[in-house]
Amino acid sequence: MAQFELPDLPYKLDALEPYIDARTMEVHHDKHHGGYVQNANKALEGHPELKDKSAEWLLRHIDSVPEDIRTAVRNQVGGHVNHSLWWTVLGPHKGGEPKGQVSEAIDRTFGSFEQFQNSFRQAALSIFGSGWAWLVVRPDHSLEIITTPNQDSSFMQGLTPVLGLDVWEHAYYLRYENRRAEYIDAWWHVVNWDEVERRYQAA
Ligand code: MN3
Repeated sequence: MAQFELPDLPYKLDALEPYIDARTMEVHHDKHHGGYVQNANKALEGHPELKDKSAEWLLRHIDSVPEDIRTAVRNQVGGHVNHSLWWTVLGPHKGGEPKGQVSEAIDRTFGSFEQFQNSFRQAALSIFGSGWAWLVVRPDHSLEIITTPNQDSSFMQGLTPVLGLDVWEHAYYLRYENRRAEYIDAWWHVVNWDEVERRYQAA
């Protein structure tokens, strides 16, 4: 059995319409995420000693991954982990405001949900080229907004992601073309705060 597998989408391809279109979801999930999974498996093939390691473990211990596959793990396993989170923090009939403990932590850290949204939006807009904006949990359980380039995972910095926004053009270009800000504003309508809360409590 392959070490990593492409997870099924937890909803239909058109479930996030009109905010994220079905064709983008299809190409993004099947081709892009599928490609990361395939390439991750290929990279790990020659390293049976890492066979029982999870994707998260490999990223958290990226410095101890053999040099010949370190870049592939960073990019491909990173892409797999990032997208595995991505599908779950989205959902149909979601959006609105966060709830529970993560909501309290957001208010405490950023002042209000609105201030958090503004900071997160700015972070996502500031990314040059491809990358991600993240809401992460530090080891002391405080929250922070960070960005990473390419498919770098926050796990490589010891930070646990609870919400991520994919700003690679493949995530939005079919519908939004170059209008990243419009995509970001639409994206809030499909954020699954129940999953963000679950991840926050598990972090
Ligand atoms: Mn993507």
